[in-house]
Amino acid sequence: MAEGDLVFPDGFYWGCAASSHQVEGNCTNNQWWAWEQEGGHIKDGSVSGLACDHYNRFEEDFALARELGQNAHRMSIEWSRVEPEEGRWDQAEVDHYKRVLESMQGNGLTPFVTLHHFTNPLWFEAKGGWSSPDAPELIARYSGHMAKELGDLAPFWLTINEPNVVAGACYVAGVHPPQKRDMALGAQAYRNLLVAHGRMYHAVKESAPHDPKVGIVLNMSFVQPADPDSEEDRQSAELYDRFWNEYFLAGVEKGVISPPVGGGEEAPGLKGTWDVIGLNYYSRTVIRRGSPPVGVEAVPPSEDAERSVMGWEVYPEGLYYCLLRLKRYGIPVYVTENGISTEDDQQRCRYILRHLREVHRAIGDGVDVRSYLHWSLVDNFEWAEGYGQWFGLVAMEPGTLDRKPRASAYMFRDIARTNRVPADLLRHYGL
Ligand code: IFM
Repeated sequence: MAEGDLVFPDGFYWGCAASSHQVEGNCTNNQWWAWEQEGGHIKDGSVSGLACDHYNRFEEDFALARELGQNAHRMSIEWSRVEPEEGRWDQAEVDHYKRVLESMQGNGLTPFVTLHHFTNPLWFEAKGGWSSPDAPELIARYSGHMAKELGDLAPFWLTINEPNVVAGACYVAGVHPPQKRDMALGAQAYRNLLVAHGRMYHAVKESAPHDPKVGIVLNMSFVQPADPDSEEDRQSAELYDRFWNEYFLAGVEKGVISPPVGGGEEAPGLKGTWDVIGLNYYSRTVIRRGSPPVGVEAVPPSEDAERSVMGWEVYPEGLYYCLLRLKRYGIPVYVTENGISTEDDQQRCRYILRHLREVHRAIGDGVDVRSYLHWSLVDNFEWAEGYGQWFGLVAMEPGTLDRKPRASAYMFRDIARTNRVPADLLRHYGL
Protein backbone atom coordinates (compact mmCIF):
# COMPACT_ATOMS: atom_id res chain seq x y z
CA MET A 1 0.00 0.00 0.00
CA ALA A 2 1.34 3.43 -0.91
CA GLU A 3 1.12 6.45 1.32
CA GLY A 4 -2.01 8.45 0.62
CA ASP A 5 -4.02 5.49 -0.69
CA LEU A 6 -7.63 5.59 0.50
CA VAL A 7 -8.26 2.18 2.00
CA PHE A 8 -11.85 1.11 2.63
CA PRO A 9 -13.02 -1.18 5.45
CA ASP A 10 -12.90 -4.95 4.93
CA GLY A 11 -16.12 -6.31 3.50
CA PHE A 12 -17.02 -3.01 1.84
CA TYR A 13 -19.64 -3.42 -0.90
CA TRP A 14 -18.78 -2.10 -4.36
CA GLY A 15 -21.39 -2.26 -7.06
CA CYS A 16 -24.07 -0.54 -9.05
CA ALA A 17 -27.74 0.24 -8.62
CA ALA A 18 -30.64 0.11 -11.07
CA SER A 19 -34.43 -0.07 -11.02
CA SER A 20 -36.83 -2.37 -12.84
CA HIS A 21 -38.58 0.18 -15.06
CA GLN A 22 -35.35 1.85 -16.08
CA VAL A 23 -33.57 -1.28 -17.26
CA GLU A 24 -35.86 -4.30 -17.66
CA GLY A 25 -37.95 -3.23 -20.65
CA ASN A 26 -41.62 -3.83 -21.31
CA CYS A 27 -42.91 -2.95 -17.86
CA THR A 28 -46.29 -2.49 -19.50
CA ASN A 29 -48.49 -2.77 -16.43
CA ASN A 30 -47.44 0.26 -14.39
CA GLN A 31 -48.41 3.93 -14.30
CA TRP A 32 -45.14 5.13 -15.86
CA TRP A 33 -45.63 3.02 -18.95
CA ALA A 34 -49.21 4.29 -19.31
CA TRP A 35 -48.08 7.90 -18.87
CA GLU A 36 -45.32 7.53 -21.43
CA GLN A 37 -47.85 6.32 -24.03
CA GLU A 38 -49.86 9.56 -23.63
CA GLY A 39 -47.01 11.38 -25.36
CA GLY A 40 -45.54 14.78 -24.61
CA HIS A 41 -44.28 13.94 -21.12
CA ILE A 42 -40.77 12.64 -21.80
CA LYS A 43 -38.23 15.29 -22.74
CA ASP A 44 -36.65 13.54 -25.71
CA GLY A 45 -39.95 12.09 -26.91
CA SER A 46 -38.89 8.54 -26.07
CA VAL A 47 -40.71 5.82 -24.14
CA SER A 48 -39.04 3.26 -21.88
CA GLY A 49 -39.88 0.47 -24.37
CA LEU A 50 -37.30 -2.28 -24.29
CA ALA A 51 -35.01 -0.18 -22.03
CA CYS A 52 -31.79 -2.22 -21.60
CA ASP A 53 -33.69 -5.49 -22.08
CA HIS A 54 -32.25 -6.43 -18.70
CA TYR A 55 -35.29 -8.65 -18.15
CA ASN A 56 -33.77 -11.03 -20.71
CA ARG A 57 -30.11 -10.08 -20.37
CA PHE A 58 -29.67 -10.09 -16.59
CA GLU A 59 -27.23 -13.03 -16.75
CA GLU A 60 -25.02 -11.12 -19.16
CA ASP A 61 -25.25 -7.95 -17.05
CA PHE A 62 -24.35 -9.68 -13.81
CA ALA A 63 -21.46 -11.53 -15.45
CA LEU A 64 -20.23 -8.16 -16.68
CA ALA A 65 -20.59 -6.62 -13.23
CA ARG A 66 -18.51 -9.47 -11.85
CA GLU A 67 -15.82 -8.98 -14.52
CA LEU A 68 -15.87 -5.34 -13.55
CA GLY A 69 -14.81 -6.24 -10.03
CA GLN A 70 -18.15 -5.62 -8.32
CA ASN A 71 -19.34 -7.61 -5.32
CA ALA A 72 -22.87 -6.20 -4.87
CA HIS A 73 -25.82 -5.07 -6.94
CA ARG A 74 -28.97 -3.16 -6.13
CA MET A 75 -32.12 -3.94 -8.13
CA SER A 76 -35.84 -3.43 -7.72
CA ILE A 77 -38.73 -5.83 -8.07
CA GLU A 78 -41.38 -4.65 -10.51
CA TRP A 79 -44.49 -4.82 -8.34
CA SER A 80 -46.77 -4.63 -11.39
CA ARG A 81 -45.28 -7.87 -12.73
CA VAL A 82 -45.65 -9.97 -9.59
CA GLU A 83 -49.08 -8.62 -8.58
CA PRO A 84 -50.63 -7.67 -11.94
CA GLU A 85 -54.11 -7.48 -10.42
CA GLU A 86 -54.94 -6.70 -6.84
CA GLY A 87 -54.37 -9.80 -4.74
CA ARG A 88 -53.31 -12.05 -7.66
CA TRP A 89 -49.70 -13.22 -7.67
CA ASP A 90 -48.04 -14.16 -10.92
CA GLN A 91 -45.83 -17.07 -9.87
CA ALA A 92 -43.93 -17.10 -13.18
CA GLU A 93 -42.80 -13.53 -12.48
CA VAL A 94 -41.92 -14.33 -8.88
CA ASP A 95 -39.82 -17.20 -10.24
CA HIS A 96 -38.18 -14.80 -12.67
CA TYR A 97 -36.94 -12.70 -9.73
CA LYS A 98 -35.73 -15.90 -8.03
CA ARG A 99 -33.56 -16.54 -11.07
CA VAL A 100 -32.39 -12.91 -11.05
CA LEU A 101 -31.30 -13.15 -7.42
CA GLU A 102 -29.70 -16.55 -7.91
CA SER A 103 -27.79 -15.17 -10.87
CA MET A 104 -26.51 -12.30 -8.75
CA GLN A 105 -25.41 -14.73 -6.06
CA GLY A 106 -23.79 -16.95 -8.69
CA ASN A 107 -21.79 -13.99 -9.92
CA GLY A 108 -20.61 -13.06 -6.44
CA LEU A 109 -22.90 -10.03 -6.21
CA THR A 110 -24.61 -9.50 -2.87
CA PRO A 111 -28.21 -8.50 -3.68
CA PHE A 112 -29.79 -5.33 -2.36
CA VAL A 113 -33.50 -5.59 -3.19
CA THR A 114 -35.66 -2.48 -3.46
CA LEU A 115 -39.38 -3.17 -3.16
CA HIS A 116 -40.66 0.09 -4.62
CA HIS A 117 -38.74 2.26 -7.06
CA PHE A 118 -41.18 4.84 -8.48
CA THR A 119 -43.51 2.47 -10.34
CA ASN A 120 -47.01 1.46 -9.24
CA PRO A 121 -49.20 -1.28 -10.70
CA LEU A 122 -52.06 0.24 -12.69
CA TRP A 123 -54.63 -1.14 -10.24
CA PHE A 124 -52.83 0.56 -7.32
CA GLU A 125 -52.65 3.87 -9.18
CA ALA A 126 -56.35 3.61 -10.02
CA LYS A 127 -57.08 3.44 -6.29
CA GLY A 128 -55.30 6.75 -5.76
CA GLY A 129 -51.72 5.48 -5.54
CA TRP A 130 -49.75 7.07 -2.72
CA SER A 131 -52.51 9.51 -1.90
CA SER A 132 -54.81 6.64 -0.89
CA PRO A 133 -55.05 5.69 2.80
CA ASP A 134 -55.04 2.03 1.63
CA ALA A 135 -51.54 2.40 0.16
CA PRO A 136 -49.58 1.25 3.25
CA GLU A 137 -51.61 -1.92 3.68
CA LEU A 138 -51.51 -2.83 -0.01
CA ILE A 139 -47.78 -2.40 -0.37
CA ALA A 140 -47.09 -4.16 2.93
CA ARG A 141 -48.98 -7.22 1.67
CA TYR A 142 -46.85 -7.28 -1.49
CA SER A 143 -43.67 -6.79 0.54
CA GLY A 144 -44.49 -9.67 2.87
CA HIS A 145 -45.20 -11.94 -0.08
CA MET A 146 -41.90 -11.07 -1.74
CA ALA A 147 -39.97 -11.60 1.47
CA LYS A 148 -41.61 -15.01 1.93
CA GLU A 149 -40.81 -16.05 -1.64
CA LEU A 150 -37.38 -14.46 -2.08
CA GLY A 151 -36.21 -13.64 1.42
CA ASP A 152 -33.58 -16.37 1.57
CA LEU A 153 -31.87 -14.97 -1.54
CA ALA A 154 -31.13 -11.43 -0.38
CA PRO A 155 -29.63 -10.13 2.85
CA PHE A 156 -30.64 -6.48 2.25
CA TRP A 157 -34.19 -5.27 1.66
CA LEU A 158 -34.95 -1.63 0.96
CA THR A 159 -38.56 -0.57 1.26
CA ILE A 160 -39.13 2.60 -0.79
CA ASN A 161 -36.68 4.38 -3.03
CA GLU A 162 -36.59 8.15 -2.41
CA PRO A 163 -40.00 8.76 -0.84
CA ASN A 164 -39.24 12.48 -0.89
CA VAL A 165 -38.87 12.37 -4.68
CA VAL A 166 -42.10 10.36 -4.98
CA ALA A 167 -44.10 12.89 -2.94
CA GLY A 168 -42.36 15.93 -4.43
CA ALA A 169 -42.22 14.98 -8.11
CA CYS A 170 -45.62 13.25 -8.32
CA TYR A 171 -47.75 15.47 -6.09
CA VAL A 172 -46.04 18.86 -5.62
CA ALA A 173 -43.89 19.66 -8.68
CA GLY A 174 -46.15 17.53 -10.90
CA VAL A 175 -43.33 16.30 -13.13
CA HIS A 176 -43.95 12.58 -12.63
CA PRO A 177 -47.30 10.80 -12.94
CA PRO A 178 -50.00 11.51 -11.77
CA GLN A 179 -48.68 15.07 -12.29
CA LYS A 180 -50.51 16.72 -9.40
CA ARG A 181 -49.57 20.12 -8.10
CA ASP A 182 -51.31 20.06 -4.79
CA MET A 183 -49.54 20.64 -1.47
CA ALA A 184 -52.29 18.94 0.54
CA LEU A 185 -52.14 15.85 -1.65
CA GLY A 186 -48.34 15.91 -1.42
CA ALA A 187 -48.54 15.94 2.37
CA GLN A 188 -51.03 13.08 2.31
CA ALA A 189 -48.77 11.05 0.03
CA TYR A 190 -45.74 11.79 2.21
CA ARG A 191 -47.58 10.61 5.30
CA ASN A 192 -48.69 7.42 3.54
CA LEU A 193 -45.16 6.76 2.31
CA LEU A 194 -43.81 7.03 5.83
CA VAL A 195 -46.49 4.82 7.33
CA ALA A 196 -46.02 2.38 4.43
CA HIS A 197 -42.30 2.15 5.10
CA GLY A 198 -42.95 1.04 8.69
CA ARG A 199 -45.54 -1.51 7.59
CA MET A 200 -43.23 -2.84 4.87
CA TYR A 201 -40.38 -3.17 7.34
CA HIS A 202 -42.44 -5.38 9.64
CA ALA A 203 -43.92 -7.36 6.74
CA VAL A 204 -40.42 -8.23 5.47
CA LYS A 205 -39.05 -9.00 8.94
CA GLU A 206 -41.98 -11.29 9.72
CA SER A 207 -42.06 -13.10 6.38
CA ALA A 208 -38.42 -13.60 5.38
CA PRO A 209 -37.00 -16.98 6.43
CA HIS A 210 -33.76 -15.46 7.73
CA ASP A 211 -33.54 -12.14 9.47
CA PRO A 212 -32.63 -9.73 6.66
CA LYS A 213 -31.43 -6.18 7.10
CA VAL A 214 -34.23 -3.82 6.15
CA GLY A 215 -34.21 -0.07 5.67
CA ILE A 216 -35.21 2.94 3.65
CA VAL A 217 -33.43 4.66 0.73
CA LEU A 218 -33.31 8.44 1.05
CA ASN A 219 -32.33 10.92 -1.58
CA MET A 220 -30.49 13.56 0.41
CA SER A 221 -29.11 16.84 -0.75
CA PHE A 222 -26.79 19.25 1.00
CA VAL A 223 -29.04 22.28 1.42
CA GLN A 224 -27.69 25.81 1.75
CA PRO A 225 -29.30 29.27 1.74
CA ALA A 226 -28.61 31.37 -1.38
CA ASP A 227 -27.57 34.28 0.81
CA PRO A 228 -26.40 33.14 4.25
CA ASP A 229 -26.90 36.70 5.53
CA SER A 230 -30.55 36.77 4.54
CA GLU A 231 -32.94 35.67 7.28
CA GLU A 232 -35.56 34.84 4.62
CA ASP A 233 -33.20 32.60 2.65
CA ARG A 234 -32.02 30.89 5.81
CA GLN A 235 -35.59 30.14 6.87
CA SER A 236 -36.51 28.92 3.39
CA ALA A 237 -33.46 26.64 3.30
CA GLU A 238 -34.39 25.29 6.72
CA LEU A 239 -37.95 24.58 5.62
CA TYR A 240 -36.77 22.85 2.47
CA ASP A 241 -34.21 20.84 4.43
CA ARG A 242 -36.86 19.74 6.91
CA PHE A 243 -39.14 18.58 4.10
CA TRP A 244 -36.46 17.01 1.93
CA ASN A 245 -33.91 15.59 4.34
CA GLU A 246 -35.40 15.50 7.79
CA TYR A 247 -38.99 14.32 7.47
CA PHE A 248 -38.29 10.63 7.00
CA LEU A 249 -35.32 10.52 9.34
CA ALA A 250 -37.26 12.09 12.20
CA GLY A 251 -40.28 10.00 11.36
CA VAL A 252 -38.49 6.67 11.60
CA GLU A 253 -36.31 7.69 14.52
CA LYS A 254 -39.18 8.89 16.69
CA GLY A 255 -42.11 7.04 15.15
CA VAL A 256 -43.97 10.26 14.50
CA ILE A 257 -45.43 12.25 11.62
CA SER A 258 -43.51 15.45 12.11
CA PRO A 259 -44.17 18.94 10.68
CA PRO A 260 -44.70 20.15 7.99
CA VAL A 261 -46.72 17.01 7.12
CA GLY A 262 -48.17 16.17 10.52
CA GLY A 263 -48.27 17.67 13.97
CA GLY A 264 -45.87 15.23 15.62
CA GLU A 265 -48.50 12.53 16.22
CA GLU A 266 -47.36 8.94 16.74
CA ALA A 267 -47.50 6.42 13.88
CA PRO A 268 -47.91 3.04 15.59
CA GLY A 269 -45.16 0.53 14.78
CA LEU A 270 -43.02 3.03 12.87
CA LYS A 271 -40.39 3.86 15.45
CA GLY A 272 -36.97 2.36 14.77
CA THR A 273 -37.98 0.55 11.58
CA TRP A 274 -34.49 0.53 10.10
CA ASP A 275 -31.49 -1.76 10.36
CA VAL A 276 -29.73 0.15 7.59
CA ILE A 277 -30.01 3.57 5.99
CA GLY A 278 -29.57 3.84 2.22
CA LEU A 279 -28.29 7.19 1.01
CA ASN A 280 -28.61 8.42 -2.57
CA TYR A 281 -26.54 11.54 -3.09
CA TYR A 282 -26.01 13.54 -6.26
CA SER A 283 -25.71 17.26 -5.59
CA ARG A 284 -26.35 20.21 -3.31
CA THR A 285 -29.41 22.46 -3.39
CA VAL A 286 -29.17 26.20 -2.90
CA ILE A 287 -32.44 27.69 -1.71
CA ARG A 288 -34.00 31.14 -1.59
CA ARG A 289 -37.44 32.31 -0.70
CA GLY A 290 -39.98 31.59 -3.46
CA SER A 291 -43.54 32.41 -4.27
CA PRO A 292 -46.56 30.55 -2.85
CA PRO A 293 -47.82 27.85 -2.64
CA VAL A 294 -44.41 26.16 -2.24
CA GLY A 295 -42.69 29.24 -0.83
CA VAL A 296 -39.14 28.10 -1.53
CA GLU A 297 -37.14 28.06 -4.73
CA ALA A 298 -33.97 26.26 -5.81
CA VAL A 299 -31.37 28.56 -7.33
CA PRO A 300 -29.75 27.07 -10.46
CA PRO A 301 -25.99 26.48 -10.21
CA SER A 302 -23.87 29.42 -11.33
CA GLU A 303 -22.44 29.47 -14.86
CA ASP A 304 -18.95 28.63 -13.66
CA ALA A 305 -20.03 25.68 -11.48
CA GLU A 306 -19.23 22.20 -12.79
CA ARG A 307 -22.47 20.54 -13.86
CA SER A 308 -23.79 17.26 -15.24
CA VAL A 309 -25.98 16.89 -18.32
CA MET A 310 -28.92 16.87 -15.86
CA GLY A 311 -27.81 20.38 -14.89
CA TRP A 312 -26.92 19.25 -11.37
CA GLU A 313 -23.95 20.89 -9.72
CA VAL A 314 -21.02 18.63 -8.91
CA TYR A 315 -20.57 19.13 -5.17
CA PRO A 316 -18.77 16.17 -3.55
CA GLU A 317 -18.38 17.77 -0.09
CA GLY A 318 -22.15 17.55 0.24
CA LEU A 319 -21.88 13.77 0.37
CA TYR A 320 -19.57 14.05 3.37
CA TYR A 321 -22.00 16.35 5.19
CA CYS A 322 -24.98 14.10 4.45
CA LEU A 323 -23.07 11.07 5.74
CA LEU A 324 -22.01 12.94 8.84
CA ARG A 325 -25.60 13.91 9.49
CA LEU A 326 -26.60 10.24 9.48
CA LYS A 327 -23.98 9.30 12.07
CA ARG A 328 -26.17 10.24 15.02
CA TYR A 329 -28.69 7.45 14.27
CA GLY A 330 -26.06 4.82 15.07
CA ILE A 331 -27.15 2.65 12.14
CA PRO A 332 -24.93 1.40 9.28
CA VAL A 333 -25.17 3.62 6.23
CA TYR A 334 -25.03 2.27 2.70
CA VAL A 335 -24.40 4.63 -0.20
CA THR A 336 -27.09 3.16 -2.45
CA GLU A 337 -26.68 5.64 -5.34
CA ASN A 338 -24.19 8.21 -6.53
CA GLY A 339 -23.31 9.05 -10.10
CA ILE A 340 -23.28 11.57 -12.89
CA SER A 341 -24.92 11.88 -16.27
CA THR A 342 -22.18 12.93 -18.65
CA GLU A 343 -20.90 12.18 -22.12
CA ASP A 344 -17.40 12.97 -20.89
CA ASP A 345 -16.16 9.80 -19.21
CA GLN A 346 -13.14 11.56 -17.74
CA GLN A 347 -15.58 13.79 -15.89
CA ARG A 348 -17.28 10.64 -14.58
CA CYS A 349 -13.94 9.24 -13.37
CA ARG A 350 -13.18 12.46 -11.54
CA TYR A 351 -16.70 12.59 -10.09
CA ILE A 352 -16.35 9.07 -8.72
CA LEU A 353 -12.95 9.73 -7.21
CA ARG A 354 -14.01 12.99 -5.60
CA HIS A 355 -17.08 11.36 -4.07
CA LEU A 356 -15.14 8.33 -2.87
CA ARG A 357 -12.73 10.68 -1.18
CA GLU A 358 -15.68 12.14 0.75
CA VAL A 359 -16.98 8.68 1.67
CA HIS A 360 -13.53 7.81 2.95
CA ARG A 361 -13.35 11.08 4.91
CA ALA A 362 -16.72 10.31 6.53
CA ILE A 363 -15.55 6.81 7.49
CA GLY A 364 -12.44 8.37 9.01
CA ASP A 365 -14.73 10.63 11.04
CA GLY A 366 -16.61 7.68 12.46
CA VAL A 367 -19.54 7.18 10.08
CA ASP A 368 -20.22 3.48 9.59
CA VAL A 369 -20.43 3.48 5.78
CA ARG A 370 -20.54 0.04 4.24
CA SER A 371 -21.12 0.44 0.53
CA TYR A 372 -20.69 2.55 -2.54
CA LEU A 373 -23.22 1.56 -5.18
CA HIS A 374 -22.80 3.59 -8.32
CA TRP A 375 -25.75 4.77 -10.36
CA SER A 376 -25.66 2.98 -12.72
CA LEU A 377 -24.14 -0.04 -14.47
CA VAL A 378 -25.58 0.60 -17.95
CA ASP A 379 -27.04 3.79 -19.47
CA ASN A 380 -30.80 3.53 -19.02
CA PHE A 381 -34.22 5.21 -19.12
CA GLU A 382 -33.94 8.33 -17.00
CA TRP A 383 -37.65 8.88 -16.26
CA ALA A 384 -39.01 12.17 -17.63
CA GLU A 385 -35.61 12.83 -19.25
CA GLY A 386 -35.85 9.70 -21.38
CA TYR A 387 -32.70 8.29 -22.98
CA GLY A 388 -30.89 11.61 -23.26
CA GLN A 389 -28.82 10.97 -20.12
CA TRP A 390 -25.70 8.90 -19.61
CA PHE A 391 -25.33 7.60 -16.06
CA GLY A 392 -23.69 4.28 -16.97
CA LEU A 393 -20.23 2.95 -16.32
CA VAL A 394 -21.18 0.97 -19.39
CA ALA A 395 -22.54 2.49 -22.59
CA MET A 396 -25.35 0.83 -24.48
CA GLU A 397 -25.36 0.75 -28.30
CA PRO A 398 -28.67 2.06 -29.57
CA GLY A 399 -30.37 -0.61 -31.66
CA THR A 400 -28.26 -3.63 -30.72
CA LEU A 401 -28.28 -2.78 -26.98
CA ASP A 402 -24.72 -4.12 -26.85
CA ARG A 403 -22.86 -3.17 -23.68
CA LYS A 404 -19.55 -1.28 -24.00
CA PRO A 405 -17.71 -0.62 -20.74
CA ARG A 406 -16.28 2.87 -20.50
CA ALA A 407 -12.88 3.70 -19.03
CA SER A 408 -14.65 4.63 -15.78
CA ALA A 409 -15.90 1.02 -15.51
CA TYR A 410 -12.29 -0.24 -15.51
CA MET A 411 -11.19 2.44 -13.08
CA PHE A 412 -14.02 1.43 -10.76
CA ARG A 413 -13.09 -2.26 -11.26
CA ASP A 414 -9.57 -1.70 -10.01
CA ILE A 415 -10.81 0.26 -7.00
CA ALA A 416 -13.36 -2.43 -6.15
CA ARG A 417 -10.89 -5.29 -6.55
CA THR A 418 -8.28 -3.71 -4.34
CA ASN A 419 -10.74 -2.06 -1.93
CA ARG A 420 -8.76 1.16 -2.20
CA VAL A 421 -8.31 4.31 -4.20
CA PRO A 422 -4.62 4.63 -4.98
CA ALA A 423 -2.93 7.95 -4.28
CA ASP A 424 -1.46 7.85 -7.82
CA LEU A 425 -4.89 7.78 -9.33
CA LEU A 426 -5.98 10.78 -7.29
CA ARG A 427 -2.84 12.60 -8.36
CA HIS A 428 -3.47 11.66 -11.99
CA TYR A 429 -6.78 13.51 -11.76
CA GLY A 430 -5.19 16.44 -9.97
CA LEU A 431 -6.89 15.55 -6.67
O1 IFM B 1 -32.36 7.49 -12.18
C1 IFM B 1 -32.60 7.98 -10.90
C2 IFM B 1 -33.03 6.89 -9.97
O2 IFM B 1 -34.16 6.22 -10.43
C3 IFM B 1 -33.35 7.45 -8.60
N1 IFM B 1 -32.26 8.26 -8.11
C4 IFM B 1 -31.71 9.25 -9.00
C5 IFM B 1 -31.36 8.63 -10.33
C6 IFM B 1 -30.75 9.69 -11.27
O3 IFM B 1 -31.67 10.70 -11.50
